[in-house]
Amino acid sequence: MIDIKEYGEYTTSWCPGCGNHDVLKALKQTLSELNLAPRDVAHVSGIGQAAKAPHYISLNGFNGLHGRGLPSAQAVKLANPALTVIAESGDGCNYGEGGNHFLAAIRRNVDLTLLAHDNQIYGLTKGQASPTTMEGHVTKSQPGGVYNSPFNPVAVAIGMKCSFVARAFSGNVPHLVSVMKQAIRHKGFALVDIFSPCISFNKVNTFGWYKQRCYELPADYDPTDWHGAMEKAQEFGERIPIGVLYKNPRPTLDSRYDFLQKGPLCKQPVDHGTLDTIMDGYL
Ligand SMILES: Cc1ncc(C[n+]2csc(CCOP(=O)(O)OP(=O)(O)O)c2C)c(N)n1
Ligand code: SF4
Repeated sequence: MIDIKEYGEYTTSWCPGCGNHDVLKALKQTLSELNLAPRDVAHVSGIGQAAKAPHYISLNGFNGLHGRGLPSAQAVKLANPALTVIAESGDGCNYGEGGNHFLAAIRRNVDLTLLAHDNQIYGLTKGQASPTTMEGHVTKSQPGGVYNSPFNPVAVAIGMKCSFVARAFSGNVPHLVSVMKQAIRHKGFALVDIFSPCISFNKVNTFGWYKQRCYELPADYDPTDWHGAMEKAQEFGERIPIGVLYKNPRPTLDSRYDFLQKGPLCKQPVDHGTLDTIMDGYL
């Protein structure tokens, strides 16, 4: 087991009490228990409060544009499959600005884990509604309340037969660690939607709100039953299930590309002649 200190300790710019602190703590514990050395992990994000996570941990880090963490994460994994790749960003980044990339990532099934901090609000830009904000929620930019129906990331992912779909809560770190471990060990695209309260701009979905509602899926729950998983994914109100909702072992993208069977792209020689011809085509 790797000492947790190896992942560093940094001062963050997150508000004290923000759910993101517990997600970071859980990630360090998960990596340590999985015995993953910092040099073997790539940590990729977009833009936002949650997306600052790579700044606060010693791993190979990369910040993409807002909503573009997933394309970068997939490229990293395809170029160097030896790396464990973790994409981490907020609900706005993944389901709003990056919505199409989220759908494409599910379809492609590159072997990586997405940790989506779901605080049901845009935290960094001070509290506008995000795709997961509940209908009727009043914000400064939606003074009449949100009219749109909220996006349900886990139902969409299960509907698309995503390889691995889970939900977790930052207020239950031992459970979050167990879910993160399963997601990272899973071969294929793994979504972990994590309720991570924004204490400054979401006064509706507070820590107490999630704590009162979230319950762990029972031990006899069958995550391979698609219909059962779809039913569980709809449960969002007085009670919200957390845990691994759905698992569907599908071939990963890298296993289907012939040229990747010759070894990692980052180790394959560059044919400069062909590269020049391609580049000339753009000039
Ligand atoms: C294309 C684009 N649109 C909008 C922005 C402005 N912007 C930066 S962060 C952000 C919201 C982030 O919210 P979320 O992804 O939910 O993360 P949180 O801050 O809540 O963790 C927005 C709208 C941007 N940088 N780029
Ligand atoms: S504004 Fe919200 S999301 Fe951002 S650090 Fe503070 S509590 Fe967390």
